[in-house]
Amino acid sequence: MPAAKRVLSIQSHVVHGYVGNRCAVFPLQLLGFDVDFVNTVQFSNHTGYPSWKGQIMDGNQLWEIVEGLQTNGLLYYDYLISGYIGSASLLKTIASLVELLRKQNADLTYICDPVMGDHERLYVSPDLVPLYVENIVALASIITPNQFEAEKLLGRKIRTEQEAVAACQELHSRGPHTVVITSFHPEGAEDHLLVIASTTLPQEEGMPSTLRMQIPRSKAYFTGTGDLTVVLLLANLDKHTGQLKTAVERSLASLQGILQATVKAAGDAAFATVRDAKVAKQRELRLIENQHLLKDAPIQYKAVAL
Ligand code: ATP
Ligand code: PLP
Ligand code: PXL
Repeated sequence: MPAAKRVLSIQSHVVHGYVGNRCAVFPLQLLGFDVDFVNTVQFSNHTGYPSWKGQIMDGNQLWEIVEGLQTNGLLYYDYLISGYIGSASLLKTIASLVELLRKQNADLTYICDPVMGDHERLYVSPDLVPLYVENIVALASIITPNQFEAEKLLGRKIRTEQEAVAACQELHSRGPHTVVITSFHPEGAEDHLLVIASTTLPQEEGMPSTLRMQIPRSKAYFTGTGDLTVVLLLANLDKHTGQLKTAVERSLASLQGILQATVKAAGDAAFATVRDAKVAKQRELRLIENQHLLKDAPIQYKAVAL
């Protein structure tokens, strides 16, 4: 057996439920990665519940951990993932960490999910936005913004599919070789969403470098889907080098399979507009029961070259 690839995942931890590292560690381990993880928060549950309790890590605390790893020569990673980051001090520390990790492994792939908000709403502190724009994007190998986050990174609205493709090109010019806009809502489209993906890496003959995938929009509510999308992309891009199309199709097949199984298990709670704790718990992603879908799920939606 070849040695497993090593991932460092810097994300939230919740004791109950599935967001952040709880959506990342188990799927990546199941898919054969050796995962080290730092918990940027430890909360009782995710913030979609009516209340939560717990602790938040700051940049100095992260650096202390990094120094401990460094002293013991443990800073060799193939992949770094960053997801929801609660403070500017932590995000600055991650920028320094990327530089340190690249000294150990110049080929480190940094997958950055620039979590800032969704649907016109910023849910992080506004001082994170210029840090992502000016420092982090340039360091990232792969970036996975949603539409709102891509707009924040570029400082302009993205209205059409053509503008989304242009946005990917502009993001490439700032650093990342691969850009996936994980949910794009073209104006007027109520019943579906698009995933737009683009890479500057060489592709196998006949395989597109830019593509779109159309996915029916469920009326159900989920949490953690963005986080799960990122790790599925990591695993599939790693496995299907030179085949962005295959990697995106297989990632979305697993994700949609998990979402459909979650809706089935959650029943009416999947669609409820009340946000009490009982409903939030019912809607948690059913990752454990459906783990076979993380490895391999039937492809329901195909990507189309752009
Ligand atoms: P992030 O904030 O982490 O960058 P994001 O906002 O794009 O990510 P989501 O909006 O949760 O995250 O979307 C990620 C993926 O989850 C989408 O590509 C889609 O496949 C799936 N998804 C999320 N919500 C729905 C839904 N209501 N119906 C169908 N698919 C969904
Ligand atoms: N709301 C808050 C407060 C969050 O922190 C997040 C993610 O970080 C979300 C919503 C959405 O998470 P996702 O897009 O992964 O479902
Ligand atoms: O990305 C989802 C997420 C991450 N971390 C925490 C959260 C959520 C979503 O609610 O509450 C702490």
